[in-house]
Amino acid sequence: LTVDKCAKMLIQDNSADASLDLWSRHDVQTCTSWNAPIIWEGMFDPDLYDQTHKKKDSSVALTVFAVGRYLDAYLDSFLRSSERHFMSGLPVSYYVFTDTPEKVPHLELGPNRSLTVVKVEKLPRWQDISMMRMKTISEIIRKEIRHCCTHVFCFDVDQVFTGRFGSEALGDSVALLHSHSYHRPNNRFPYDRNPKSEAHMSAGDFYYHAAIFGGSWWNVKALTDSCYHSIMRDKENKVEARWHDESHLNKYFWLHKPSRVLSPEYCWDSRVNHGWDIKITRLLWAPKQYNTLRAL
Ligand code: 2GW
Ligand code: MN
Repeated sequence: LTVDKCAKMLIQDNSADASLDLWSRHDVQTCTSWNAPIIWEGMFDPDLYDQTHKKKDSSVALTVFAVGRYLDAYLDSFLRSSERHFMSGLPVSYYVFTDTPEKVPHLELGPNRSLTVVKVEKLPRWQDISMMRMKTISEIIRKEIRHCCTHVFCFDVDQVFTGRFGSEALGDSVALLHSHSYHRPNNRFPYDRNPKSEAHMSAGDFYYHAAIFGGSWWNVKALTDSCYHSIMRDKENKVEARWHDESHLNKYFWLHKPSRVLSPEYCWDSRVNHGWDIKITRLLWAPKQYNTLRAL
């Protein structure tokens, strides 16, 4: 029933959504209880989405942080693979944040694609490197992105595109299902459970992965402002949420439901062996060398 309702609601958001076939996948959930589509392979016509977004003049900013050793370890393969697979055919503006701008690789970019390097401080704690992205993203949206792009996607750098990551992923407010949690029962999601934290949750819809979130620049600005303020309130109260910015992101999407949800195809961990519903991997987690990268 909710799938029927979902199909009716969809026509309002984006005309290509009217063609989303929510019945084409019986093995997975294709629609949330608040009628947002969950995007899986086989549900959509890629060309129709591309045409629709070209007509609407959609343009996408991608933000990514490569601070300290993460630059050498991940940035080159992230950007090279993104040139092959991310939003092909649409204008894309990359924003790379790093403490070592001189080390950003020089890549030949496709037409209508540009890259801006922004210098940031290397904060001493990795938890802060991760959390303070919220503030930096909000600032770059206010200063630049809102003048050039309709949409923003924010990415972790420790991943590689391996398949189409296209305009079907664009929406007003976009969240990603975590590849480790999407088969778990709700009460086993790793939400922050400390009532002293702003990120505290006792119930939720899904567990979302902070490695990718996006939406219209307006909505991503609201999201990053809100998460940043919650993070700062936690600091005042001397608490830190269980999974840092990811916990605050989950709280935000619980209170402000995303209009579109990406299946774990959009950020898959190949070490997970229960992915019988994964027909394509669009982005893969890069192998982590925790002992060398986190030994700071
Ligand atoms: C992070 C952890 C330990 C040591 C270093 C860093 C680090 C992160 C760094 O030295 N330099 C840097 O640029 N970063 C950026 O922060 C980079 O873009 C990276 O992808 C991002 C998040 O850190 P990451 O990828 O090591 O964390 P994950 O993969 O465990 O991420 C999840 O949980 C995080 C919070 O703990 C974030 O919410 C992240 O978005 C989640 O995917
Ligand atoms: Mn990561």
